[in-house]
Amino acid sequence: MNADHSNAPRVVALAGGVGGARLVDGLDSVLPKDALTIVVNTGDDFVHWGLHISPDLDTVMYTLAGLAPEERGWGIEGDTFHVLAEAERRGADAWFRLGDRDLMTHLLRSRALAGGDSLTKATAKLCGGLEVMRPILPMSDSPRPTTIVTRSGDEMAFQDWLVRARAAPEVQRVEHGGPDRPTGQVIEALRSADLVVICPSNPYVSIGPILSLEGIRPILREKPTVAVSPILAGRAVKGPLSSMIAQLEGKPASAEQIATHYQDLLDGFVVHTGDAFSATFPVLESNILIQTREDRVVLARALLDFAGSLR
Ligand code: FO1
Repeated sequence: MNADHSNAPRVVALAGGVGGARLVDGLDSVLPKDALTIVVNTGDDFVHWGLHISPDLDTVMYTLAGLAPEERGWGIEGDTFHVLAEAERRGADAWFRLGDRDLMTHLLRSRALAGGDSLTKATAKLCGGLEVMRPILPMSDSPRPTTIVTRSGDEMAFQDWLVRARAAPEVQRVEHGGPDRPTGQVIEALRSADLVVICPSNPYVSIGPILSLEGIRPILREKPTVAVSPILAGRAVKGPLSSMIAQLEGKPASAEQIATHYQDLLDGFVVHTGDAFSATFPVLESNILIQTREDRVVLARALLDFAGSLR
């Protein structure tokens, strides 16, 4: 797909997992070389089987490599699970479904980190190995683990809550551990961006960790920033978001609630057709259900045209 935005803006997309990766896929299809950088949440990262797992970095990378399953979104399409079956046989943790091809990503990343590479460097090497040309930047090179504090006061590691407990325990609050230091590359990318896109990822546990880092919000306030709603007609397109909104905000899930959460960062907001509301910034109605490649390209184009109209 050639770029049809000759005077394309330099875009920095903030993304988490599957929802964010889908819009990134659309932006990748329509933006010329050097016009798209992706900053990815690492709050979901954890150590499993002794390996450093970065689910959101992998989901974005696999999506841009054309390896991600179109519906499920994470892991590698058609992957096998022989090692996982062996883990089950031996009573080793099998709750987090790592495929055999996916495993190589975790082995290579863990080896690079053990060899002294930063997560940014390790990610660049993995992208090179999969011929992914777009810069995929971890939000930080330091651990910034997301902790879910449940209503009963338990503190749960994110994947334990999301995958092992199937996001059942009610959320009292979301905490971000570790230093709040973004990488220099992330700050540099944001500073030289013409447009920042907040992808349709969970604002609390996918975009929130990025915004929690030192200096990020002040830059977004001075840059044209457009978000795409992860909520459609009061329901999350993917994952536990609608119940999180009810638990964390005590309000029903809505696109408007998402915009309120982002407060003064937004210069524009893209919602699903029918979900528009009056706001202090322009709201564009579009189809935000973007399972197919074509839908992603259409949304990416609509978003870029919308952002162009804001300048
Ligand atoms: N999500 C699940 O619900 N179950 C899994 O077993 C699972 C395994 C998995 C393996 C690799 C990977 O990159 C992602 C994986 N995910 C799984 C998705 C992941 O937990 C979420 O996509 C992100 O953490 C939230 O965006």
